[in-house]
Parts: sequence; structure tokens; C-alpha cells
Amino acid sequence: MTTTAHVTCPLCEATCGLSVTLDGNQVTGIRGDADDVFSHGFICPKGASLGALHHDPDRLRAPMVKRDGEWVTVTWDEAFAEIDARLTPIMNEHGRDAVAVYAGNPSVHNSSTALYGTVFYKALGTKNFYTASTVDQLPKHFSAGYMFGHALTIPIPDLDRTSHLLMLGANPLVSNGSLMTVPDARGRLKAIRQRGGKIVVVDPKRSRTAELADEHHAIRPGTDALLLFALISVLFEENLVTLGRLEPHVAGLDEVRSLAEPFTPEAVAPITGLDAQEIRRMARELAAADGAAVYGRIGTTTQAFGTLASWLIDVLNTLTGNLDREGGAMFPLAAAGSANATPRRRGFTHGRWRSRVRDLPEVIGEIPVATLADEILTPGEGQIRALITVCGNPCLSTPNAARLSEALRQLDFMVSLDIYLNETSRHADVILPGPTALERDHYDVALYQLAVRNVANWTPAVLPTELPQEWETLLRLTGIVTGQGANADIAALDAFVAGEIARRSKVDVSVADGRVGPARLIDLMLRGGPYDLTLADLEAAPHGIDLGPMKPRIPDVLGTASGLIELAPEAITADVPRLRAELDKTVNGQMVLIGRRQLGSNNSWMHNLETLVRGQNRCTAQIHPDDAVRLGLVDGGIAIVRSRAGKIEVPVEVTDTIRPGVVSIPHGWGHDVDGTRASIATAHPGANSNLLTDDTLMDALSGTSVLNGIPVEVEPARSR
Ligand SMILES: Nc1nc2c(c(=O)[nH]1)N[C@H]1C(S)=C(S)[C@@H](COP(=O)(O)OP(=O)(O)OC[C@H]3O[C@@H](n4cnc5c(=O)[nH]c(N)nc54)[C@H](O)[C@@H]3O)O[C@H]1N2
Ligand SMILES: Nc1nc2c(c(=O)[nH]1)N[C@H]1C(S)=C(S)[C@@H](COP(=O)(O)OP(=O)(O)OC[C@H]3O[C@@H](n4cnc5c(=O)[nH]c(N)nc54)[C@H](O)[C@@H]3O)O[C@H]1N2
Ligand code: SF4
Ligand SMILES: [Mo]
Repeated sequence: MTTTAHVTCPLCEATCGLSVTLDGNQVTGIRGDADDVFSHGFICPKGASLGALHHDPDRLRAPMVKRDGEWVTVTWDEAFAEIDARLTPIMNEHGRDAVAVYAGNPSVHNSSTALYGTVFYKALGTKNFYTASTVDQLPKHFSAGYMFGHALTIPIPDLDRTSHLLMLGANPLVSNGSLMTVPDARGRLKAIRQRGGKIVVVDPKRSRTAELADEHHAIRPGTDALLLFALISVLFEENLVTLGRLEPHVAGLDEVRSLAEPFTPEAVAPITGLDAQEIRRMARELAAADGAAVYGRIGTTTQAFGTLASWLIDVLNTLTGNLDREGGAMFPLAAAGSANATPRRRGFTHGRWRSRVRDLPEVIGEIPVATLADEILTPGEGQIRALITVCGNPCLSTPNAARLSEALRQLDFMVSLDIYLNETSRHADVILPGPTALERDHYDVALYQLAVRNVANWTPAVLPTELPQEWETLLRLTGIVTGQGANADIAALDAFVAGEIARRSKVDVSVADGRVGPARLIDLMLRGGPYDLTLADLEAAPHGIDLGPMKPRIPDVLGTASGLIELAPEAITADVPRLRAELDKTVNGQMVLIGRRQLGSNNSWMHNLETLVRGQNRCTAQIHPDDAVRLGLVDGGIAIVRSRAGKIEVPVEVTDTIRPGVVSIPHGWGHDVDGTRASIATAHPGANSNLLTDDTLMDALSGTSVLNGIPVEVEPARSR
């Protein structure tokens, strides 16, 4: 029998609505849901592969334990008994910090791991908590935290109403948007131009997004903070600062003015590689636009001045009067779980504890993943002896990946919650697989907090599963780390969690009676949320509920101790001298490595689907024709790329879309390692660019890794 179900795609941040057709339990087709209130029928190649992912024969469907180096399929009871037997003694003997957690990107896109992961991590109580955020967006949390008072109070471009978008280090035509939940980015960007607006892209590569834009500025990697400061200096110099409605709500204006002084367009031009007059024109046009937004992503966060760049982006939004204004950069108000619906003025802080080996400060409870290997490999009190990964593949996604793999080999015990036996989970002793996106309920608790339009959409599980839901797995682990053994009462733990959520949502827990797991929590959060919704309302609306465009929220949204927008927080401005020193440096001819995303990839883990990897090898080193000639590289030839951390061999792709002096290699490849179970990915391995990225290079403030702007040497392979 053929049936159709409507789901929200959980693969990336865009939250597209998809229509899944099924013949019994077999997925026969996936299309964009034309009636989805947010995505209106948009779909990308990855979303269309949800069925292939579900039916992938390599995907794990039962827990596995490694015995004498061999994987053995076991029952769930055996798996948890093994974990209890091996993890509990480590905790008893060496303390909780001896057990580390690494939570990866899909854990945010999964209601089970997003809502119950926190329960487990809290119960474990380790200071060694790592996530993909420290190879991603942590600078945004840091700057938003200090400027607006909460790490999730991040201004989002009002894409559907803006008339001028200045976009740095983002390629939403390929990534489908990030820290900007925006299905059909292409359509929405085109609409800006159609209504007479302008799009300006700053990127060392003429990306697909840059091709669509009105203007593209090929900046030197890692120098965005200098450009942003120069734009600010022009605003002050030419009296273009207009705070407008924000005037009474802003602190630190004079300090920003004096900090910006040395960073004139003329001073930053030679380092950014951009023309001073062009920078002046960019600033004037930004100031003149009626509703403009400045937006930066991965290219601006995973670089040496990630936090300064993230901060300066929102300083620019503020100084041009575009913060919290229609068509500018605004604050969403999510229906459920909004972290800043009613903020308390407690301010933001970091560095509440520090890492043992490199003395790096905690930020939002996390230690930089770049130092995970140090903490495992360095003996002494507090050394990490066990690791639990939750939806993460750090052996492909974090810097100096070879060293991390070596470290994982030395652990006493490792558990992976993962759906594949891959480059990371092969190091585990126990793997606990979870159901696929089609086998679980879904509500995007995190990403609706970052959406260009307020929407709410609930997805009930489409297919039955034999696997426990991951919230149940996480509660069983919670039972183990709280000393209740391998068979704790899951229902009682879940009821306790629901009680906590009800208390925080200021609703009576009994209103959600009859529901369990994420469904109960979401129901409670919706009821306590700003729109007076219930889960039943969402169940009755399979294409979602539209809650309208973003609305101005200042001052209510501010959670700083002063109740003001802190334009010049000391925790951030302390790093300005390091940027100032860049002005005195001369640019040498060293090649630098940057990353790029690809339509058919989802970081490291969807390469086992034939439809997404077939055709040409896409893991290439893109290089400018002038560099190719200078370095003796030819299109299709093999290059050896070396850095302080390591070396890889990659096919060369000569293209004038890349700025001279820059080499672009996508991450997430390198599937040619032993001991994995992913036949298609292994046949399309590519090379791991994170063998080149350097674990010692990080944004000084947030500890986020530098993944863009890594010094490398490139030479043809034949010279060896
Ligand atoms: N050089 C370089 N490195 C980068 C980046 C870059 O731009 N350049 N980008 C960085 C960014 S932004 C990110 S977010 C990180 C991502 O880093 P990670 O999150 O560590 O890596 P992913 O590739 O997303 O791996 C996700 C893992 O989750 C598993 N998985 C998928 N779905 C599920 C599920 O439903 N349940 C469970 N239990 N497991 C599941 C997959 O099999 C895979 O092992 O990579 C970072 N690394
Ligand atoms: N298809 C696909 N979509 C994805 C993902 C994926 O792997 N594949 N990953 C998802 C994840 S986890 C994330 S975090 C988002 C990321 O979303 P985006 O940030 O939009 O991701 P990218 O496409 O990597 O775009 C980064 C751009 O920054 C440029 N860049 C590099 N260095 C610099 C620099 O120093 N300055 C400037 N100005 N630009 C620079 C790169 O050339 C690139 O065009 O994408 C998400 N969506
Ligand atoms: S853009 Fe993202 S959310 Fe939309 S279909 Fe593709 S992977 Fe899914
Ligand atoms: Mo990411």
C-alpha cells in the first residue's frame, strides 16, 4: 500500500518539509513538500537521500561490542551491562573528569540527543565536555553572549525583507544556510535582487553564492576582522553612525570608536587584499541602505580572529541602526525551548574552569576539541581514560585528526552512539546505534531559535523501528553514571526530566499526560512558550504553523547585566591588540588552506550513499591558475599538500574562482582507513583535510579551531 508522510528534514539547518512516499516500509520517493509553511517545496540532494540512508545495508541496526579486536553483535542488555562493567570502575577510580564526551553536529538535529543528551551530560558531570561547536560556531556564542547576554541571542539576517546583505565567509547556496535557518536560500537571495536590493559577498573563493551576488570581494583568508573594523572606522570618520531606536540601549560606543581608529581602509588594504576605496564604498552603501544586514559564517568563525569577526559583524549591524529592525539583523522568537524568551539579566561569563594540559578556558561549558588528544595522551591526575561520542566523527572533522586517532587508540574504554562503523566509531569498544530520521519523532528545538521566520513543525515517526529511541539509550546511560546500574527505571527518569521541563516552562506536568520522551517535553515547552501552542496543534498541522516574520525584541531580549547592548565588552576587546599587531605584518607568499562545502556532502557522514558520491572525485585541491604555473601543478594531477600537522595527496583542480595564494580542500573525506563498515564511502575515499589543520591554531578568545587560513606547502606529487 502506498502512503505519504510529511517530515521535517533533520540533515542540515534549513528544516525543509519533505513528502515521503512509502510502499509498506519501503521508501519509494521523497519530494519537497509544496505545502510546507517555511520551505514551500524546496529540497536538496541530501534530503532526497533520506530513503537511501534509511535502507543503507551498511547502517548499524544492532549494538556491537568489540571482543578481542572483533565486533560482536549483542543484545541491548548485554551492551549496557558491558558499559556499566567497564565505565563505572573508571569513574570510581579516577573521577568523573576521566570520562569525556564528544557530541557531534547531528546531535543538535535530533530531538532525542538534543533534549536528553543534556540530561546525560549533566548526570555524568565531567569537565571534559567537547562538541563540534569548537570547530564551528562558538565565536558567535561568545560574542552574542557578551554583547546581548545570552549565547543563543544571535542576530539573524531578516532575509525576506532586507535590501542589502553583506555576507562574509558563507556559502548558503551550497550549505543551505547556517546560524540562519533558511530553507531555499537561493530563492530568498534571488528575491533580494528582484526587489531591487543588493548582495555583497566577501570570500576568498568566488562561490556559488558569490556568483549570484551583485559584488564579490576575494579577501585574504583570516583577515575579515580587519575589513570589518575598517568599515566601522569609515562609519565614524564620515559621520555615518546612526543608532536610531537603539540609542538608549547601547553602551560602549566611544570605546568602539577609539578601537577602530587605527584600522583605516588604507591600513587594512594590503593585508586584506582589498582596495581601500572599495572598502569605503562598501561602508557608505551599507550605511545608506534601507534595512541592511551583515552576516558571517564558517569562513569568519573558524579562523584566527573568529570572535573578533563575529563581534564586529554585530557592531556593524548596531552602528548602522540595523540591529533588531525589519530588514536588518533580528532576534527570532521560537515556539518551544527558546533560550531567551524571558531572559534574566545575569550576563554572560566564560572560563569557569580550564583545561588541564593547555589551560584553555571553558566556553558555554565546553573545552576546545582541539585539545582532546592532549587530555587523553598526557598522563597525570585528571587524564581522560574513557570517551563517549554522540553523533560525532571527530577523526575526520577535527584538527590534527591523525593525533586524535592515535589518542583514541590509547583509551581504556570508548562508547559511540552512532549509526555507522566509521573512522571514529571503529575505535570504540561499544557502539549503540539509533533509529534513522524516518523512525523517530522530530522537532527542531535548536534551529527554530535561529530561523529567518518564526515557524513550528512537528514530525511524528514515519516508520516503526526495532531499535530503542536515542532518548531511551541516553537515559539508560544516565542510569549507569548515576550508580543505578545498567537497568535503571527509564520511565521514572523520563518523568523526572519532564517534571524539570514543566517547572521551567511554568506549566503543570500532568497537562502532557499520555506522552513520553521528546513528545512530552516539546508539548510542555510549547505550552510554556510565547505562542500558547500545544503539541496537538502541531499534530493537526502536518505542514507546519507559520508564526510570522521576526519582530523587534530590544530591550526585552537583552540579558546583559546592564540591560544594554554591550558594544565593547572587555572580554572581547582584550583581543584587539592581537589584531592591531596584524597591521604591522607584511604578507608573505605562503599558500594557505581553506575549506569548502559540497552539495552532496554532510560533513563526513553521507558518503556511503551512491547517489551522493557518484561521478567525479569532488575531494580536490582547488588552486588558482597562476599558482598552478608557479608551483608546477596541472589540472587533474596529484598535489602533495603539507602543513605543520601532516600531509595529504589530493587531485588538483585549477580554477580561477579561487584567490591566488589560497588552496581550497573540502573536509569530511578520507574514508580509506581500516576497520570501517561503509563500502561505498571506502570506494570513494577522498583525503582527510583535517590531517593538515593544526590543533595548535585557534581563535584566542573562544578556543575555536582555525580551519581556514592554515599555512601549507603545495607541490606536485611527481617530484617525490
Ligand atoms: N577542515 C574543516 N573541518 C571541519 C569543518 C570545516 O569547515 N573545515 N566544519 C566543522 C563543522 S561546521 C562541523 S559541524 C563539524 C562536524 O563534526 P562532527 O559532528 O564530528 O562530524 P559529522 O561528520 O557531522 O559526523 C556525524 C556523526 O554522527 C553520526 N550520525 C548521523 N546521524 C546520527 C543519528 O541520528 N544518531 C547517531 N547516534 N549518530 C548519527 C554519523 O554517522 C557520524 O559519525 O566538522 C567540522 N570540521
Ligand atoms: N551541503 C552541505 N551543507 C552543509 C554542510 C555540509 O557539509 N554540506 N555542513 C553544515 C554545517 S555543519 C555548517 S556549520 C554549515 C556551514 O555553512 P557555511 O558557512 O555557509 O559553509 P561553507 O559552504 O563552508 O562556506 C564557507 C565559505 O567561507 C569561505 N572562506 C574560507 N575562509 C574564509 C575567510 O577567511 N574569510 C571569508 N570571508 N571567507 C572564507 C569559503 O571559501 C566558503 O565559501 O553548512 C551546513 N550545511
Ligand atoms: S537543504 Fe537541508 S533540510 Fe533541506 S532537504 Fe537539504 S539537507 Fe534537508
Ligand atoms: Mo557545523
